[in-house]
Formats: sequence, structure tokens, C-alpha cells
Amino acid sequence: RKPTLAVVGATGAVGSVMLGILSEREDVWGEIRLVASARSAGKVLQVRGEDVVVQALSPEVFDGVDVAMFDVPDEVSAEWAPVAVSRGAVAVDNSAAFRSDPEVPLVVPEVNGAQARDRPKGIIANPNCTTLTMMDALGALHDTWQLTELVVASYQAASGAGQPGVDRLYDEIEVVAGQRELGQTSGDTAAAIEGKLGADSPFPAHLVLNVVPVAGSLKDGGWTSEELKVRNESRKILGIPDLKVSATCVRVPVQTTHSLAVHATFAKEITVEEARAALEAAPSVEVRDDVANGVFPTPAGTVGGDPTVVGRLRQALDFPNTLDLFVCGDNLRKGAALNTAQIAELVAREFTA
Ligand code: 2RA
Repeated sequence: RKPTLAVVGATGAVGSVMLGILSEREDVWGEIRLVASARSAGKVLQVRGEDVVVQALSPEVFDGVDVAMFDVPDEVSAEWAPVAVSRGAVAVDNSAAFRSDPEVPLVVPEVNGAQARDRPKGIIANPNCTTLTMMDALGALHDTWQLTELVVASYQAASGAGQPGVDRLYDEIEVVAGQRELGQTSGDTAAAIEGKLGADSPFPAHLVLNVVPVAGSLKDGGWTSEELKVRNESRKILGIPDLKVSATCVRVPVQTTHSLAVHATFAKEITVEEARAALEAAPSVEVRDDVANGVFPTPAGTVGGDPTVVGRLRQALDFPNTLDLFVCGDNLRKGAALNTAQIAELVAREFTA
């Protein structure tokens, strides 16, 4: 039989992309139930070309549900994913609530899809979008050359902070548009933006005409939550508990698509040609690597698509067995909704097999 799916958080930034993805992909679902906070209940949204009324989050809404996807804040997932499980559903959660739980698999289908079946708590976690951006590509290389060290700088889009992040970026663009004198004196753009929009922002500094080297919340030792997620989640997904990882996560004035500059060291000698061939063979990776002809990954050239785009492949000049590369991935698609949908489809196959 075709399983019943619940999409919890259907009205959010990722939820909206999810409805589009569910409408585009092969339809493996019976009923699709849309769920959100009581505030959004009663709204009518479109999925698979049909109108569906959004229901309020409650224990009963999970009755009869086989798979429940959660695209909601950590605290909402922490409370409600176990409720969905207690009502008989498998929960696929896109929050950070369960990612580090050893009894919850953290799954990227192209890398460790088989682990989705081993879910003692009935919960499968979806990685953070920053980590996910590079997992398909690194997984493809790790298979043959064994990754040992990873140094990463991220260039993260505003939509990583959800719709409020996108709204803030465009509001800031409106403030500076046409004011070409801004950007020449320290503090001038910040003052203009705060004067018009106030200081209340999802970001710790203005994003327009700027880059902000703080993404996520501050943790011990000066690291941010995003940087620690890159480390912990990469280790868990790739199954390398002692992988050496160092990340600096930066927010940039891009609407959607995270980018990463990756410096990856392997146990075995690897050449650019070998790496390119392995990446070209990976089904979810697209190689754009011909700088002389203007071919390289950019967020603007990646957004809205499914593949992870990889380019700027270089053999590190001073580091043996090390490649430098640039990776772009749509943070709302492969970084969130698409990967969640792919995990849910793995579970759905268990019903139809
Ligand atoms: C961000 N990675 O970009 C986060 C979203 N989960 O803010």
C-alpha cells in the first residue's frame, strides 16, 4: 500500500520548498497531511496539484500516519517527533534535536542510506544544510581515498535563517539601494539600516554590503553551533569518528544556496583527474570545473536545482594528498527539504516492497 505522509512545518521556508519537491518527485505517497502551528491551521496549500487544508499540530493528527517529516525548530521536534512515533509513524527530522543521538541515524541517502533502516527510536535525522552541502561530494571521494582531515570555510545564504532571514536581506537591500555613498565609512551602512529597520535581526550584523563571520549561536571555545555541526555531523555521516575537522562559518548576502571552500586531505594519494572522474560518476554531484571557459560553481547558478555543484578542483600545492575545491548546494533543497524527502522515500519503500 502507499503510505501516509505528514509534513510538519508545512508553512515555513523549508516546508514550502518541500511541497514543491513532493509535487515534482515520483509520487510514492497515499495521503499527504499538512501540519503546522495552530496559527496556520485552516490555511489552504497546494501539493501534488491539489488543495490541502493545514491541520494544527496535535497528537491525533499523527493517527494513521506512516512517515512524519519535521521542518520545525529544535524544541518543537524534540517534543513532537516522539509523539508521532508513539502514534505509529517513523519521524524524519530536519532539526538538530536528535542528530547527535547515537540511537538516531543521520542520513544522506547517497552516502549512508542503508542506516535509515536502523532506527531504534523510530527517528531518522536529516543533517544541517551546511554539512549536507559537501557530503555527497566528500562521500564519493572518501569511498576510494579515505578522508582524514577537513578544513572548511562556509559562505551561507540568508535563507538558512528561514523566511525572517530572507526578509531581512531584502529589507536591507531596499535601505541601501541607490545610496552609493554607503559602504565607504565604517558603520555608515549599519547606521542607515538600523535607522530604518531597527537592530532586531536574525543576523548579528547587517548582511547587505557585508559578510558576517558568525553563523549560528556562540558555543564553548569561541566556536559557533554551525561550526560544531560541520565537525560532528561530518564524522557521523561519513563514519569517521576521528576525522580532523576545522570550520569557519560565514553568512553572506546571498538569498539561497550555501557555498563551501573545502580543503580535504586523504589517506591515499589523489589527483585532480581521479577526483574529477569520481565526482562526475556520483549521481547527485555535478562538476563545473573549467575556469578558463568561465565554468565554476556559484550560488546563483546552483539555486533551485537538486545536484551539489563542485568545481575549482586543485591539488593543494603545499599539502600532500590534499584537494581544494568549491562546493555549492541549495540549502533549502538538498540542504533540507530534498534530503528529508529522499530519506522519507527510503522508508516509504519499506511499505511498498
Ligand atoms: C543556517 N545551517 O544556515 C543553518 C540552517 N539550518 O543558518
